[in-house]
Amino acid sequence: MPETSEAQFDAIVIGAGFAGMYQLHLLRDKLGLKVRVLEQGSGVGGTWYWNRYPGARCDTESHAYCYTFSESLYCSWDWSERYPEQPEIMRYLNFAADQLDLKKDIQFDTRVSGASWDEDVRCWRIMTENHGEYTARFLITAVGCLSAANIPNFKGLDSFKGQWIHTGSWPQDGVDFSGKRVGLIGTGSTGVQATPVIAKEADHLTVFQRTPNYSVPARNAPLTEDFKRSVHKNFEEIARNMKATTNGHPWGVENRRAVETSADEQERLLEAAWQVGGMQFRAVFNDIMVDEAANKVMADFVTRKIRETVKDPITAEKLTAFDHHYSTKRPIIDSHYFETYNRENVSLVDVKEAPIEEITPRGLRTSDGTEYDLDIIVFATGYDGVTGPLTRLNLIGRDGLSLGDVWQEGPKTYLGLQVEGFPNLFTITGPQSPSVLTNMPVAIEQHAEWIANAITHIDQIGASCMEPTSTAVNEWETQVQKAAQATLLITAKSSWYLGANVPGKPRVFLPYAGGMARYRDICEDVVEQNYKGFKVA
Ligand code: NA7
Repeated sequence: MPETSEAQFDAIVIGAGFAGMYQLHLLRDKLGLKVRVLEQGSGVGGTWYWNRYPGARCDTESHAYCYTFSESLYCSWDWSERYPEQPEIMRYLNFAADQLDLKKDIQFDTRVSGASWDEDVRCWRIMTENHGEYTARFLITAVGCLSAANIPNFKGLDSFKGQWIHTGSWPQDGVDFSGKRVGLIGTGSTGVQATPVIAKEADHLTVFQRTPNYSVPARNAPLTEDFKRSVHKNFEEIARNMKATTNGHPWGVENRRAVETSADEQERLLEAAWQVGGMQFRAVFNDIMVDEAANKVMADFVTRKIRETVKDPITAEKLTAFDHHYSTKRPIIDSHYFETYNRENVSLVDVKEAPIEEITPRGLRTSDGTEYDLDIIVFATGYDGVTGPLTRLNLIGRDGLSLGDVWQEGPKTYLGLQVEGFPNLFTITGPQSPSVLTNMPVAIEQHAEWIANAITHIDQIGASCMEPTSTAVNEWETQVQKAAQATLLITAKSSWYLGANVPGKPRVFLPYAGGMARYRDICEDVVEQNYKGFKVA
C-alpha cells in the first residue's frame, strides 16, 4: 500500500476526456467519494486533446456533441458551427471542467503504466510512469475507444530524413506544410478531414489510399442566432430524443424501406438528404444496414456523386473502388474532400495493389518500385480501436491474469462494463457496448451513470467487490455477435470495427450493434433484477 494517505482513493479514473470528467463529477459531487483522475495530457480533452491535426472536426452536430445531464450547463454554452472543430471542442470541455470545478482533482501529465488487483486488501494498485503509485477500491477506465495509435510497422521508418507524424498525437504548435511535399497515408475519417486542409497549404500532397470510403458532404456552416436559441429552448426534447434513438443522435431513422420506394422517389429523397448533408443522410431509409439491395441504392447514389465531382476519371475510379457496403465501415462526412482531387497539387496513389513497402530516407517506396519524394509523412492510419486503449494499460486482475491474455481471442466482457477476474474495474464505453456506433457523449453519460449507481449499490449493501459471472459474460458475447450478424456491418472485412486494420488482431466484431436505446434498456433491466449477472460480494 502507498505510504501516504494522499495516494489512497476511493476511485481512480484514467483519462480526462468527456468520460473521465463526467465520472469524476458523479463520484465526487454526487456520491461524495475521494476521486482522482490521472491524465496523460497536460489538459482536459482526452482524444480531442491529442487530435489537433488540420481539419479535425466532430462528425456529430455540435448541439448533440455535449453533456446533457445538466440543462444549465447545456444552456450556458453556445456552439458556433454545425460541426465543431477541435479547438472549439477543447474550449467547451475546458468550460465544462471549470463550471464543475473538476481540474483540482485531475492530475495532468501522469501516464498510467499499469494496474493490478490486490486481492488481500481488495483494491487496485495503480502505477504511473512519473508520479508514483496509487490505490483505489474502484478503477474506472475513461481512455476512449480511439486513443491507441496504429502506426504500421513500415521498414525503414527510422531512416526518414523528413518529419513524420501520426494524426492522433499532433504537435501542440502545429506543422508547417507550406512549400512542402507531403504524403498522407490513410483515407478514413481523419485522412478525409485533413486532405482538403493540407492541400491548401502544401506544395504538393500525395494521398496514399488502401481502401476508399464513402463520404457525404458535411455542409458545415456557422449556426444562426435563431438556431442557438432554439436548441436551448428545446433542451429537454433534444436530450430525450438522443436517449431514445438507436444511434444516440437527436434524429431518428425514417420509417421507410428503400426496397419499397420507387426509383424516382429514392432519387428525390436522397438528393434532398445529400443537400442537407451530414450523418442524417444514412437515415433516409431504415433497411440499408440489413438489406443488400437497399444498401446498394445508397452506395450507387454516393458513387455517382463522387464520379460527378472528381474530374479525372482514373482518380474517380480509384476513389470509388469500394470493398464494402455503404456505411458498414465508420461512415464519413467531409468538407470538400472529393473536390480536392481536382487541384493541380494533389494526387492519389492506390496502395492496395502495390502496398507501401518501405519508408526511405527521401520518402517512401511502394512494392511496384515507385519511390515518392516527401518532406513530411502524415500517418492518418487510425487506431488499435476499442480494445487497444485497454490492453495497452497493462491491467492485471485476480491471480495475475493479464487483460491482454484474457482478450487474446477478442474482448470478453459483460455489457462492455466489466471483465470477469477484474473486480471493481469499470470500462466506460468498453468493447461490446454501443460506444463507437453511437454519438459518444450519450454512450458515455449512460455508462458513467450506470457505474456511479453500481458503486452506490455496492456500498449500500456493504459489499466490497463486483464482477460479472462467466455465464453472463458468455451470454453477452453471444448477444453481441448476434446483434452484429443481424446487420451488414459484419460483412465489411476491412473494418476496424472488426479489428481488421491491426495486423494480428483477432477478427471479432467489437461494439454492440443492437442500438443504444435497446442497450440502455438491457442495462436498466440488469439493475432491476438486482444486478443480474454480477457477483457483488
Ligand atoms: P481509420 O478509419 O482506421 O482509417 C485509417 C486509414 O489508414 C484507413 O484508410 C486504412 O486503410 C489506412 N491504413 C492503415 N494502415 C495502412 C497501411 N499499412 N498502409 C496503407 N494504409 C493504411 O482511422 P481514422 O483516424 O481515419 O478514423 C478513426 C476514427 O476517428 C473514425 O472512425 C472516427 O470515429 C473518428 P484500410 O481501410 O484499413 O484499408
